[in-house]
Parts: sequence; structure tokens; C-alpha cells
Amino acid sequence: MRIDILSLFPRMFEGPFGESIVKRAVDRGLVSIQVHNPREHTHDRHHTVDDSPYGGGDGMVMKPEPIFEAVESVTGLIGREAVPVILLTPQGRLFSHDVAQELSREPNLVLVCGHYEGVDERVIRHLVTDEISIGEYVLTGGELAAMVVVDAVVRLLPGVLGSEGSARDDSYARGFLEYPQYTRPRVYRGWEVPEVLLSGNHQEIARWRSEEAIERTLLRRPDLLAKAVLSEEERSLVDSIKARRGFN
Ligand code: 6GU
Repeated sequence: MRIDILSLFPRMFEGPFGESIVKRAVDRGLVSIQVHNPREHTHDRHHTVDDSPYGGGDGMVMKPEPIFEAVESVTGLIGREAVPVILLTPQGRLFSHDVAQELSREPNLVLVCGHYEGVDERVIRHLVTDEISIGEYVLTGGELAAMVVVDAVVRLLPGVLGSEGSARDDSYARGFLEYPQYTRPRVYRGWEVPEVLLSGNHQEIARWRSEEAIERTLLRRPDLLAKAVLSEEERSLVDSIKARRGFN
């Protein structure tokens, strides 16, 4: 996959993409991530990227020309049509595991980080193909949101997660929250690891984990369970946990 990001603050990406799993994915050639500054696509002496809004009002609006030209230079490099151009904005559709999976199937993504009071509407109407928000709060810009999207998408790419875990088993992919995990020591400050995990009985361990995951999901996120696709065994576990815990 190739990801191109347009941002007025390219250095913000150095930390998150220069560490850990995303960095390793880049180093192994599983993904290429390029950050471009629209300011380099201005033609005036002051490299102007924003201006006051027509009609008046507070704040500044990102001008269309540097964004169009930056995106066109990128899509020109890729040399193909129909590349998704995604604006990160609180106006967008809500990001989720499903959206991450959808994006992970694309060979190319262009992410545009919005700033100031917004982006000239012609960018949205005639250049952008999708708008994404990462949650119901307002950030100072789209950069952190772009990092979140890239992180969630890259870990789904084939080969990125090795023995550290399989994306297929993600709690959100299965519709459950995760079961509790423990590691050594067996007793820490008097708190013991659940006996079943030391039993060596893999069938019992698997059942305990399913029960814990289901119980936790029932308590914290019943909405997830409502849309989870359950095996017959999981369905009967859900019913027995509900009965035991007094859920209806
Ligand atoms: Cl994508 N951008 C900004 N500025 N704020 C946000 C957001 C994006 N998603 C949630 N809040």
C-alpha cells in the first residue's frame, strides 16, 4: 500500500511513524508513507495557504489551489485514477474497525489534513472522495486523526502483524471485547493469576476466555454483542451468562 498525506505540519508525523509496528512495516516495504506540505504548492512570495472567509467571520479557511495542486502532484506520481482522497474533518463519517478494513483493501490512499476553520468547500465538492472523523470531539487539526487512521489501517495489512497477534482475532473484528491477560509472576502483591490459566487444559482455558470476553462485553458494550455474529456455543454462553448475572 502507498499512503500520501497532505499536511501543513509534516514533522508531526515523524514520531508516530518512526517507531514500533508502523516503522517496521515501512522498513519491510509493506507500506510506503509520504508526507507532503501544500505550502510547497504555493506560488506567491509568502507561500499563502489560508485566507479569511468570504462573507466574513472568525478564523481562516484553507485555500483551494495548494491542496488541489498537491493532490494532483501525488496522483500524477501514482499514475492512476480513482485514488481515494480522504479529508480528515469532524464533519466526516465516523472511523471504525470496519472503515479501517475497507481502507486496508485499497492500493493507495491520499489523506488530507484540514486546519483552521475549515477547507474551501470546492476542495470537498470536487477533489475529496470521502470525509472521515475519528470521534465526537474537535481536534486542532486533522494530523492526529490521520495518524490514527494510518495506524489502524497499516496493522491490518498482510504481513504487518506477525507472532505479536493476528488482526483477525481483534476484539472489534469478532464483536467482543478482549478477555483478561496475565503474565508472570504468578502472584504479584498477593494478587493471583486465575487458576484455570495455569491448568494446561486448553479447552477449559478457551471456555474461560470466551466467558470473560462475553461477560465484559455484556457489561461494558452490549451494543457490540447485539451485532456480533455468534457461534452456537457462544450464543448459549451468552444466554447462560445473562441468566447467571441477571441480565434479561
Ligand atoms: Cl478528522 N479532525 C479534527 N480537526 N477534529 C476531529 C477529527 C478530525 N475527528 C475528530 N475530531
